Amino acid sequence: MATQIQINQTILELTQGDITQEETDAIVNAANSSLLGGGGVDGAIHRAAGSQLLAETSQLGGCKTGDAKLTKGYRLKAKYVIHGVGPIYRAKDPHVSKMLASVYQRSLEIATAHQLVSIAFPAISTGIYGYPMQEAAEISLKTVISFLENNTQLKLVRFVLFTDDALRVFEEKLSRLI
Ligand code: AR6
Repeated sequence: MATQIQINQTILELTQGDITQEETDAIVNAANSSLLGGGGVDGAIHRAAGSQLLAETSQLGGCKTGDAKLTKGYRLKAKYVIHGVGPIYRAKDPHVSKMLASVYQRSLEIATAHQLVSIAFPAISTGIYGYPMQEAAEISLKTVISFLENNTQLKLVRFVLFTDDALRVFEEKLSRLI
């Protein structure tokens, strides 16, 4: 069961699943700064999109931590992939939370600049990059909510959490933030 809330004209939804199956205009990848692929959701997205995705990302000159870049989706159902580079977690370093917020902000700005109406996010940095799910959920949700309070073009922002546990953490955080 998905959780939904409405913020201005936009539905913010939390669901459990595999983001490579999403039919939103764009899915966001939890990439690294080389943009040349990797494990986790990055590996799954590259496998599902096919080798043309790597051909495009390898032309982009990488991407800074906290920033994002858009490519086509190739064999994915989503038309575009927004490759966001989250921070590697370090406890008690305020820079990492700024960088995590920035990836969500930049991804939403890029989606808006390309007139997209729907976008799906994974829980960036919470796998191989080690960000605790509780902390990441709070930063991610706060950033998306504050963006949607000021921008109305997007119709749907969906978090696709890989596990039931991750979904529960996001649901609990969201209920405290609204
Ligand atoms: N759909 C949705 N979420 C997923 C999927 C999926 N198919 N697969 C994993 N997750 P991670 P990071 C969740 O490690 O921490 C790569 O090597 C996973 O459970 O994919 O940002 C990159 O190239 C976790 O909650 O990304 C980078 O080097 C979340 O996605 C590095 O990993 C993010 O886990 C990035 O690490």
